[in-house]
Amino acid sequence: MLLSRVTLLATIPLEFNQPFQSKGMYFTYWLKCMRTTQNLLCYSINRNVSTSMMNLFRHKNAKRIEGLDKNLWVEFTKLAAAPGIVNLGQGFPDMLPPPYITEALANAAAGENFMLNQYTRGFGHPPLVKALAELYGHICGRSIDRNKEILVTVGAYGSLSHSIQGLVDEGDEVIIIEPFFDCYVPMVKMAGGIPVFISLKPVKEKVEQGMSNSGDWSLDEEELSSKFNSRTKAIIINTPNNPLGKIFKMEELKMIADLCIKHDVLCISDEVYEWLVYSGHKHIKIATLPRMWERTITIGSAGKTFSVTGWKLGWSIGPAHLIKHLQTVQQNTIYTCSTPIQEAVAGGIQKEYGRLTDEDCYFLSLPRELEVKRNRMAQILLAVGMKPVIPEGGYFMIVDVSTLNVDLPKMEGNEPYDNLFVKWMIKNKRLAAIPVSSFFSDQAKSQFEKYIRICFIKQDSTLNSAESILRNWK
Ligand code: IK2
Repeated sequence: MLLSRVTLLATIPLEFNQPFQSKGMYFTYWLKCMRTTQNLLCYSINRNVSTSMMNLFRHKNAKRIEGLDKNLWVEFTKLAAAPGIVNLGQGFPDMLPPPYITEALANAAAGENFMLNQYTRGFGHPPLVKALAELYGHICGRSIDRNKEILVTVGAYGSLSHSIQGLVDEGDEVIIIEPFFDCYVPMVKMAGGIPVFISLKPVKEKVEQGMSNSGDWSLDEEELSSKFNSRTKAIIINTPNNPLGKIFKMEELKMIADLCIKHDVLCISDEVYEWLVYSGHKHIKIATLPRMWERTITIGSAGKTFSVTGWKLGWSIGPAHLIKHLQTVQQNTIYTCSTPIQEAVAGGIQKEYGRLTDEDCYFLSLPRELEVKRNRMAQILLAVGMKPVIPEGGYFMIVDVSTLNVDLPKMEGNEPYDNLFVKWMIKNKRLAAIPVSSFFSDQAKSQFEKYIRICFIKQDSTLNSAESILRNWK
């Protein structure tokens, strides 16, 4: 509106009351009058357009979010939510969590202790940090200071974001291993950092034969070493990996650790699927390797641990000199997390810690149950001619769909094939998955666009529906 008014005033002739001294002056006056009339007419039409243009100008986004407006989950979750779609897309169980944990939440919220519905300690509810310190102290074989070495956050997302905001500076390089959980890149960019990518590469022959597993994907040592330099601030690792399901082996973690130590680089280790490990594999925390505790932040998620992704609770564990920077970010952003949810998760951690080696321990029973689903899913996919990569951990499986030869017209904006394929599959087959190229950098995307990701933490009835769609593909 302001712009319209300024334009209008600027075009009103100043000499309105002055006598004309020549024909030329009269002509100039006539022209200006015409322009004014035109402006008056256009004024009301342009008013709305100008208003929104002005707002665009005044409310322009901050530079730090430039180009980050597209989001995989926003786009594909919406598509998968249409009625009648069998959803193997976003990573959440469609099964109930362990009953004791939901009961604990109900008790916390409806119980006598009014403080369980009020703000709690900002860096983590005391019973929860106590339980986490005990569990992870036991796993890491060290004493963990519950107040200084743990921060409870809004999901693992919160821990990732606080780690990056608290530690990565303008111009710092952050090494990201591809495929990566998609939020790492925008988070690094928002902090002013520069993502530096290195791909896990599959053993070609095995992938071609269609009998590969996530362990066949590895890092080239020389290439990894070439990514470290004096500007490198951190490396982000994710084990078990989303979407691949790879569990990093001891020698791979040692290779990463040696480079971190040599170049004095931090390690942000995203371990949200730490308990989802299948037969013959072992999850190792890089923080437990010699000289790594002091430079590592280990991230976990209650959502993934207890099958309650909607609770959005996570944690960062690491040395006090690093955690204190994440605490600074937290106290100045969200301040604290939900109290009753923390109370319930504290009870859950305590319970499972007390029975870590029992058959009934949820940390053992869930992967046992999921391994059956993983194997079933792999069999179905193989039977219909797709090539799954069998995951060692986590609850996703990537699948090469190129053998299906679905011919899709190229669309505007050069969308990768897997994006088009998933959209086509949702629309025509009523089955949702996630395109894998979204977990790769722009440079590497095209090499991996024949894969889609399938989530198999689903009840048998959902897997039955998926099976029926796949078996009747033609
Ligand atoms: N880190 C990884 C590796 C994750 O997979 C997730 C959750 N992803 O789930 C969505 C999907 O891939 O379908 C997170 C971090 C975030 O965990 P939280 O939900 O605790 O914030």
